[in-house]
Amino acid sequence: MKHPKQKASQILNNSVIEKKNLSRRAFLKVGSLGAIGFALANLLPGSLQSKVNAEEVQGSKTSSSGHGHGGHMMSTKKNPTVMKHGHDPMKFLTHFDYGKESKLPNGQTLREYTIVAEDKEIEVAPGVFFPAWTYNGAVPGPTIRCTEGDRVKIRFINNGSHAHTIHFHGIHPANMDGSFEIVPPGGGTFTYEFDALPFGLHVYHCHTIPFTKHIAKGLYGTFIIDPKTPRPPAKEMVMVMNGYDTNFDGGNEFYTVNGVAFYYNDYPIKVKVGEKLRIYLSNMTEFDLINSFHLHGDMFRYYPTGTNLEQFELTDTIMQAQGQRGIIEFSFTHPGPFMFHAHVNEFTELGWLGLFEVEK
Ligand SMILES: [Cu+2]
Repeated sequence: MKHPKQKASQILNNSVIEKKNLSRRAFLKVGSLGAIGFALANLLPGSLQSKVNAEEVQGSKTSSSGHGHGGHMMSTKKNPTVMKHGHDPMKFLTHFDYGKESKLPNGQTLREYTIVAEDKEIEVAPGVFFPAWTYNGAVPGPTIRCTEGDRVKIRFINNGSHAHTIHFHGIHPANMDGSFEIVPPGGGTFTYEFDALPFGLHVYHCHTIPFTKHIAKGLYGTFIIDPKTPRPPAKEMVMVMNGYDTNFDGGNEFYTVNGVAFYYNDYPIKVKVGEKLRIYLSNMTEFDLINSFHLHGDMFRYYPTGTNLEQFELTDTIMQAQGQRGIIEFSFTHPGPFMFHAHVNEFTELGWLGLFEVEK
């Protein structure tokens, strides 16, 4: 956010004070910030939410349906929806792309992936659209997964309107770094090929100038390299923290995990007491120096970058700069609804908020 104190907290305070008589016009006047006003509508009781119509959001193209949004704290929705651009955050949460697997003559496992860059209008909150640049049609891009020592081959096709690359974090030759081999728009291709090292949690993203724009537009994803001896079984999830500058002022109006504001608050993630959980968490938020993750009701083990299997911090809150990532492991002691969210509270209010629904 550019001027956080002026923006969210002022709006929220005013909203609370005035909510009894809040008209849609008044809300937007108080907000005067378009998309932010809409994001904050998520924090208001249902009766007020209906008064904030997505059609009046400024700075974002909106749908004509302008349907209301789920409640604050506790969800009222049951069946997870797919966003209008085809992105399904619930499916994305537990989907890992292992590529097309085969064996090389030397016995090494080869995994082949295809990533296509394209310009696409994406739905970042119900009824709010953002003109993104995407890998495989969604933000974040696909979660690429392999095992340490595998040969990975990623065929990149640039069907976008600008030059792009894919820069993978981790170990690889200079000519596979995605920094200097610019792939032209309109169907340009490049194949990245290297041995997957080291095991841990990595990210990938476009590395074309201006970096700020190419990241803010949505060109990033998660790259998991499993250790040769796999981590213990668990319900595994991937979470990418990001933001969207929907009014193009160089600051974010929405914050999310996995691309859609408040999604896992509207559609809580169902888990069980004692079930082993593992989250591959990374931060690709542009414009803000840090993002964070806070879990309610329990503590987790945090393995920074996931490159060491023994050393961890036992905590309930961590922070990450852009490009930082780490593996979170825990299980719930108690049943019930437990929030997880940014501990940068403004980010929470603008969409980075989810719920675990813990059953006995
Ligand atoms: Cu790019």
